[in-house]
Amino acid sequence: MRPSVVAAILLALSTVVAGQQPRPPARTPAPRTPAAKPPAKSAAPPAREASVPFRVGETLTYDVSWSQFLTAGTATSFDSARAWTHLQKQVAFGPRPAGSAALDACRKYILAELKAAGIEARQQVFMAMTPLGEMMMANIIATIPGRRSDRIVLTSHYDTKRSPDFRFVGASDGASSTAALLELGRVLKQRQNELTIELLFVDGEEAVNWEWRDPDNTYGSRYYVAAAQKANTLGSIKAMVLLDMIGDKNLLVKRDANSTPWLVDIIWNTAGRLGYRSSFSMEVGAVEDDHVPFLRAGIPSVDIIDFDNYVRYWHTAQDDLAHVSAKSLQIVDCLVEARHAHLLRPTQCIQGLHAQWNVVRSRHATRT
Ligand code: 1BN
Ligand code: ZN
Repeated sequence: MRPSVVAAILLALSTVVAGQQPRPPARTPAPRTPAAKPPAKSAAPPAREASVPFRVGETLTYDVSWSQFLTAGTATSFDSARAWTHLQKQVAFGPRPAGSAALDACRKYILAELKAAGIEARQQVFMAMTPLGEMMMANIIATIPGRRSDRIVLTSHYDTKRSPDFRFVGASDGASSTAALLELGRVLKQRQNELTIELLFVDGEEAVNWEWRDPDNTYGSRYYVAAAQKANTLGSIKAMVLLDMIGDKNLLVKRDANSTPWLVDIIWNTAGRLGYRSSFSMEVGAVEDDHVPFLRAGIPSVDIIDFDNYVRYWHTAQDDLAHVSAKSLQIVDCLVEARHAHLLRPTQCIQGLHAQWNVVRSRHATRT
């Protein structure tokens, strides 16, 4: 099992928000894998601190460990076998387009699994105007409270593409990211997180018509953002990470040109450092997906999507169990966990963050 850095990450994120020193872990830190440095002796920040000026492309090196922030050596880790079970169960419901009985069953499954993990969840039911008329849809919003109410939203769509001509079960496109998110939730719930984590399972990502043509897509994410805007709660979302189509046996995720550049940079840098470069390509693609409504609302967002290798199975009957793997889910989990640490904004979070940084800031970098 792989020790997680989630607690460390969220602890450090508090520095971003409040500019204060991170607190030391409650218990003895676990060793970091696989490229861990030994834990520093104390949680004292390095000498070079918050007032350090940064420039675009500047590289900073912090020669200390971040493992000191880990909660405990026994922390629950992501279990790809559990995630795989979630994936299989969803596929077993059959095609799950918005408004279908199968999606309703899938929704109940997600809610039951969240409950079993001790995670509070609510349904956000809404009526969507689609090319087929008004359709009832429901997002699932699960909350893992942190020390702070500021939150990171981790998102997956759980509906599958409506397909009149063949049986589409969305093993990767729908089930894989939802499975990973459920398992991530179980792991994160076991930890004391600094920031609140929101697991957002959105309905109606897929177009009701065969073609992806606005506004016939991303119904759930658009509704979520509009509702948050109305409730004036958007400001507490510090970042949104979207997972989509992450089950491919030969996972290959390109950098998405629509995503927030600094967020993409730090995730891809993390992937490289962790040895996942073969799955996280430095090539660039551009995808429209559930991150777009968040981006439009000014929230730093990134889409981690394999729209490259898997595109041959995309929206085909071959998006099935034969073409996905548990291993791919595990790889993305490690990356997602690592990326939390890197969400720290360098100018604000330098205190107490002990890692090697390659800071590439862009005009999109800062959201205050
Ligand atoms: C992702 C999975 N998408 C649909 N199912 C969004 C998308 C639409 C990605 C068009 C690429 C092209
Ligand atoms: Zn799709």
